Amino acid sequence: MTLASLIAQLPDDFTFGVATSSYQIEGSQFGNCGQSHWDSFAQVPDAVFGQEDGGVACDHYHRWQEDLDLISQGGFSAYRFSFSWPRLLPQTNQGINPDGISFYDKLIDGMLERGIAPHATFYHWDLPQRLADKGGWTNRDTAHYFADYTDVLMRHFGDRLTSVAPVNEPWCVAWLSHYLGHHAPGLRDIKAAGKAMHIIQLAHGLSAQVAREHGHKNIGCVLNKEFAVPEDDSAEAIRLAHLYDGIYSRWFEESIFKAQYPDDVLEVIAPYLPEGWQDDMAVIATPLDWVGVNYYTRAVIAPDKTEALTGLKTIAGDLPKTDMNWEVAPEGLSFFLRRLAKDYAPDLPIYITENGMANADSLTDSGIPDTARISYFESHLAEVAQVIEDGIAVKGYFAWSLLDNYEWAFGYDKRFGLIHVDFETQKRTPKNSYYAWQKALER
Ligand code: IFM
Repeated sequence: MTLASLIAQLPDDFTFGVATSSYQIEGSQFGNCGQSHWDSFAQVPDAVFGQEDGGVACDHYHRWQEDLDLISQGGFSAYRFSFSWPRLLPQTNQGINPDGISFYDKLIDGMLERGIAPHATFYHWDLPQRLADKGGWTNRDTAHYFADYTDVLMRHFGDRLTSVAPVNEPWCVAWLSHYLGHHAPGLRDIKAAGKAMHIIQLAHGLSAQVAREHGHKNIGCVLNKEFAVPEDDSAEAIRLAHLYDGIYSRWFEESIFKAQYPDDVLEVIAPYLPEGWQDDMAVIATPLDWVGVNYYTRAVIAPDKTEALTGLKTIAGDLPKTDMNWEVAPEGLSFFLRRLAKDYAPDLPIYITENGMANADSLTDSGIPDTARISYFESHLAEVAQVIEDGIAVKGYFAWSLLDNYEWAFGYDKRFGLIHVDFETQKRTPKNSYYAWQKALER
């Protein structure tokens, strides 16, 4: 099925948008932005491809009008973006940077002028270095500073935001960054990871409470998911795939929607959680208005005796892969949508807040033929259409990403955009996938 025929099946009020994040596109050296822990992490030898950082990124700080025009000309009616904490509070927790306020004022007003609904994330991984120096997400104070930062955001921008979400992908903030060591701060330390797994959830809850105190009525969370499948049908592989799913997904949805952590994961990481964690569970489970799912791929899980903590590893699967070497497994998306609706958030609307693929795109005489990306969107939207037909309240879909951008530890080497960016000249060139969306959204 084509994008157009899939879109035609979806309800008229279904939201189509695109997503980005501050550090990946804005350019952290512009506008008196403070240093983030990604600026520092990028300097660590071998941490990031080519030691590239987000100093310039897509220069969105200066080119935001062109970028908003591209969103609107593509036919999208919603834009999921994030605020940069170090841009707004560069030196201290109280010292607001007027350039940061002015940038987001213009950006949000620019969306509204173009009929684009602003969907904001408060934290998409650019932690101020000044807080990282004090332990970052292993320090409970960071959760409280995050609540104070939320207050700044809500006071200045809250009434213009269609939806808000405190944290993008808490698994990445905690496990990927403190146990697997792939993202800033690059730790491989279960003691740090145990703290971060809880403190990021506390930060989410405290921030959601502040947004609610300001009267916001559309507060959600954005959880990333990987569809864990056992390497074979042995009981051990099945148990380990379930544990992987527990650490990656259930940890976050069970705490947010049921005020508890899953027993199988607690068995592994309870000794490393901060003391008194039980007292925070009611805050973590602050009621929400929607839930967001970021979905890209599956993980094939096998036993690994050398991994002392979890006893598992991910192995290569046999499905077609994207340029990230991620398998294309659209059935995982509907698995999570169904499970959320059945077990965790039966009364809440669900949004796919990110979905897309990296492709080794290049400019040709006849444009940028990213056919694989179009097929990827089609296969995942087909899953969405099916679950909606089965009665599940999926209300919107945001493609990742508007632009090729800074793909974290992969630097600028991986291209997720609907729009190609030449990082030498900053020229934007829409890919065929952009035109496919544009045509399909003319309805
Ligand atoms: O680029 C990231 C984004 O920042 C968070 N979700 C996954 C994307 C692709 O890796």
